[in-house]
Amino acid sequence: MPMRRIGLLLAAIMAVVAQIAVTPAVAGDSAAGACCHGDTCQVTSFDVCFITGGVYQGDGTTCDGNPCDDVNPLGACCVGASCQVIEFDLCTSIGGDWQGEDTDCIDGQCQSSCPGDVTGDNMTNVDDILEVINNFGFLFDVDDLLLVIANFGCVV
Ligand SMILES: [Ca+2]
Repeated sequence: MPMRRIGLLLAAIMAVVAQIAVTPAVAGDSAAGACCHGDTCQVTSFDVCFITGGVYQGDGTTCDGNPCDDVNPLGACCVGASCQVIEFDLCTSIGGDWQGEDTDCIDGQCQSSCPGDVTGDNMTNVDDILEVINNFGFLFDVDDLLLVIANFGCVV
């Protein structure tokens, strides 16, 4: 008798484990919070905020009291010859040359002696490829990678 109970108990446990194992994870399952785009605040999920380039303030935060007033300003940032509109803190943390709040990227604004020199050291080499790959899809795209490859070996 006890063996039969143990067998039934094990069967019940296995059924529960199997049910848990086949329960799919819910995609995009994150709580909502305030998302800042410059001074503009909107409550979104983290995923939506990240994808749209916003600054997520945390789960459960709201736009009450305008929490976006205190975030880093957006502006043009030169990293070598590449220009992206990003936050001030991010620009300085990656060694970029901040162009000012609310500035836009203008062709030729960011100069380097070597095209493709995204690290700003006047050389286009493997460090530039690694920098582009490290920030691919965020600061750089395939055009930046092709520019580095086309000018690989440039030294001033
Ligand atoms: Ca370089």
